[in-house]
Formats: sequence, structure tokens, C-alpha cells
Amino acid sequence: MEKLINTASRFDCKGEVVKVERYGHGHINDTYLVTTIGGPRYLMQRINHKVFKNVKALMENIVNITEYTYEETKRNNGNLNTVMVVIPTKSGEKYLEEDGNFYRMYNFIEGALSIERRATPEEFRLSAVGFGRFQKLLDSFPAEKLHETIKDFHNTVVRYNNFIKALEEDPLDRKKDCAEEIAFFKTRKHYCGRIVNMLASGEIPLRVTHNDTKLNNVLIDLDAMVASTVIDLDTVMPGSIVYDFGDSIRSGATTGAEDEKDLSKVNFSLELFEAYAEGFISEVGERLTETEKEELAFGAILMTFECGMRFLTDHINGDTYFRIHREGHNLDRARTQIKLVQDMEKSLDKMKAIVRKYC
Ligand code: ADP
Ligand code: GN1
Ligand code: MG
Repeated sequence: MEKLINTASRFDCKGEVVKVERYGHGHINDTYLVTTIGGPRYLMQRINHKVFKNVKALMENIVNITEYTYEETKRNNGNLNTVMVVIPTKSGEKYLEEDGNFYRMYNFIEGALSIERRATPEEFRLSAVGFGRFQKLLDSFPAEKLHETIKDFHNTVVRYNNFIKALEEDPLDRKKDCAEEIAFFKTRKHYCGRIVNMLASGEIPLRVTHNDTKLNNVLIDLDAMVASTVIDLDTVMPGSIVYDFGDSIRSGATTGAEDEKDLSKVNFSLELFEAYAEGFISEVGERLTETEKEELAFGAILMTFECGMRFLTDHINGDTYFRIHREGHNLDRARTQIKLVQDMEKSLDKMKAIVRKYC
């Protein structure tokens, strides 16, 4: 803790840093809440530089996006307290390199929280409004300013090839214990190319998107019942809005936690799906092309399939990507995603009808 207080003190915070503690439930970065005397609270992150190999490019993106968001919010007389700002180091750098690690600091957004439980339909609708607004904001963001922070992030064909490669290498001899799960993904290989091909042919437009729209990446003000801030901007890159819609459904339209071991508790919720579709389409519906509208429901299946396959790949590889808290954690996560894909496959027609209703 003493060491982390020293690290945090190297940023240009107001007040004296007195406490640094682990915070949040992200799978990628190490996140810390920083308390000061005489100043506000801050949020410090040790950037996962195994995942984000080019930290300089990553931080250029984040600085550009947060500055743009700040200016747009100011121009629209919005609440600037809800905007994330990068706090520079005392020597004016946008991030700190220390002992081979990379740290950054943001203002801590007060009065709003990540929902880490099952959301109510109204909360989930609000999260959709938040991500929808963010998508609109990004629509006018100059794409040429962005670096690709993780190559082929939602290229499901590449993800599938990585999965096969992991199976071939099988470094910890884990493959033998997940034959059913492996077969599940293999029999659905045809899902992988669908959106990738539509992007390549221009049938679906490439837009600047968030790419990690899971429920806990939008802060909700539960007193005012409004979406406050979209966070976790590491993967803002060119992508498809179908992915952004789909990943929110994957993470939020479910009755169980992402790592629930009792799969009887994990069901896809059409009620939550409808709440999200309503909120999201109310914000971005007018901008969507007919093909995008048509693919939103499939996007939910695809993102759940992809995430499940990524969890299983990481399990086979020895848990080198997603943070785990117990043995078999990534396999448990893969299993909930499989359960959700199975449920969604049965509901696809109903999902499509709901999307049409709000478009
Ligand atoms: P990861 O990439 O590991 O998911 P996130 O950037 O999502 O990391 O941060 C982890 C958690 O920290 C979030 O889910 C959220 O609860 C909290 N958080 C992140 N940034 C802020 C912020 N600026 N203000 C308040 N809470 C934040
Ligand atoms: C990771 O960073 P976090 O926890 O918000 C991952 C997402 C996955 C998600 C699964 C950069 O999101 O792609 O969908 O875990 N982020 C990255 O929970 O890989
Ligand atoms: Mg996150």
C-alpha cells in the first residue's frame, strides 16, 4: 500500500494521497480507488500491458476520446462531473511508467456505480440509453485519430483460429476435460464469418464503437435513475454497432452471473432483451441501416458465442488473459455463455420481432 501511495502521489492530484485500495470487478486492468485529504477521490489503473501491448498508442486514444467527450459535453451544457478526464503526472505525462509497469489516473466519477448484479429491466434500459448516447457521440469522432489497440478484437474468424491453435497446443492437457464445450463451438463455426464478411463487403458500415459494452462498463446513477458515464475506453476502435448491442445483451440479458456454476440459474431473459432494445434503439435507431437492424439479434448470439469461445481458449491456454479467482474459472465462464447461446438460438425469432417493434 505504501508503494501504491507513492505511485499515486506522482500524479497531479489535488490534496494528499492517503489511501489506495483495490476497486471494481474488471477482468483486465488492476484498478485502485485513491483517497486524498483535502482533495477529491481518484481512480488509478495499472494498465494490463500484456493485453494492450502499445501503451503509448492506447493512451493517445484515451486522451483524444476523453478530451472530445469533455468538449462535446461542455458544448451541450451537460454535466461535466460525469465526464472522465485523464489526470497527468506531476511532470505532465499522460501515464506513468514505473518498474516496467504502466499506470494512469482518472477523476473518480461520484454518485454512480457499475451494476455487478442482475439489473432490473429499467436499469438495463438506462444502460442502453448510456451506450446509445455514447455511440452517437462516437459517430462524429474522427476515426483516423484512433489506433487499433487490440488487432482483430471482434474478428470472430481469427478468434476461432486462435481457439483451434490452443486446442492443438493444449499446454496443460485440459482439452480432455472439456470435449462437450469444444464440440459446441466447433459445430457453430459458421457463425464466425457472418458479420466479418458483411463489414468487408460494405453491407454493414464500419463505425467507431466501444467494443466492450458489458453492463459494468457504464456507470448508473441509481438515485436520479440516469446513465451517468460510459467507462473502460481501452477498446474504442472501428467496429460494428452490432457488436456493441450484442455484447450488452450477452452480459446483461441474463438471470445469472457470468461465472455462475449452477447453470439452472443462467437463462437468457427476453424481458431484459426488450428493455435494452427499447433504450438502445430510442437513441440510435434512426442512424441504423436496415441490415444493421436485421443483424442486431444475431449480434447477441455472436458476441456470446465469441466471448464463450475466448473464455474456453483461455482456460485451455492456462488462464493467461482474463483474471481468474478460482480454478476452472474460465471454464465456468465459458459454460454460462454456452447456456446463453443455446437459449438465444431458441428465441431468435422473438428477438428479431422485438427489434422490429422498436425500429
Ligand atoms: P477493466 O478494463 O479491468 O474492466 P475498467 O476500466 O472497466 O477496468 O474499471 C474497472 C471498474 O472500476 C469499473 O467496472 C468501474 O466499476 C470502476 N471505474 C472505472 N473507471 C471509473 C471512474 N472513472 N470512476 C468511477 N469508477 C470507475
Ligand atoms: C473483458 O475489461 P472488462 O472486464 O470490462 C474483455 C471483454 C470481455 C469481458 C468478459 C479488453 O472486459 O472483451 O467481453 O472481459 N475486455 C478485453 O467479461 O478483452
Ligand atoms: Mg471493464
